[in-house]
Amino acid sequence: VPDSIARYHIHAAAQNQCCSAVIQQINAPVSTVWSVVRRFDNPQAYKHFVKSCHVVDGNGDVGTLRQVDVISGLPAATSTERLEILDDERHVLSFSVVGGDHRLANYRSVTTLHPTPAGNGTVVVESYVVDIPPGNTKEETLGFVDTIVKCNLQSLAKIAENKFRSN
Ligand code: A8S
Repeated sequence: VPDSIARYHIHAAAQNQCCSAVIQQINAPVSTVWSVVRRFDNPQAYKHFVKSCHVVDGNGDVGTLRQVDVISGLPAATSTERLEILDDERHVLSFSVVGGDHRLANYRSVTTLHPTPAGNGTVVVESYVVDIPPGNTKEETLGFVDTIVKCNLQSLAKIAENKFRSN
């Protein structure tokens, strides 16, 4: 396992938690993808489940808190999220869910970008750990969260590819 994957994506999950990872290939360079991902204040740029987002504390550095309002139709309304890692050299962003009105207690994710060996591409790895909500199984929880993360990363791919093409 490469160092950067082991370091950021191997999570210790407790008995009542589960973890998984989603990988997305993007036909745009790391610099383009990172310019979208690094904006902790603007997740709605690519996360379609986010209706709006307001920074409630901090200036974009580690510790910044944002409040996200989620679109209707989900078992959630708001989420309060804390920036845990923002590494512009290694292209790593991590946030944790610290509050809100939803079922994903103790959610934490890490997103890392990796240049493809050939060409101008990026491989995105996004892993997460989360509590299994009471009344749900591990499989249900993984299914729900994987779906959201996959949607987010597919949308990220589209946006970064368009951005790269139009530059
Ligand atoms: C992210 C990832 C996830 C976001 C989840 C999994 C969430 O924003 C949505 C629905 C929920 O039930 C939980 O990177 C929560 O944003 C879309 C409100 C946290």
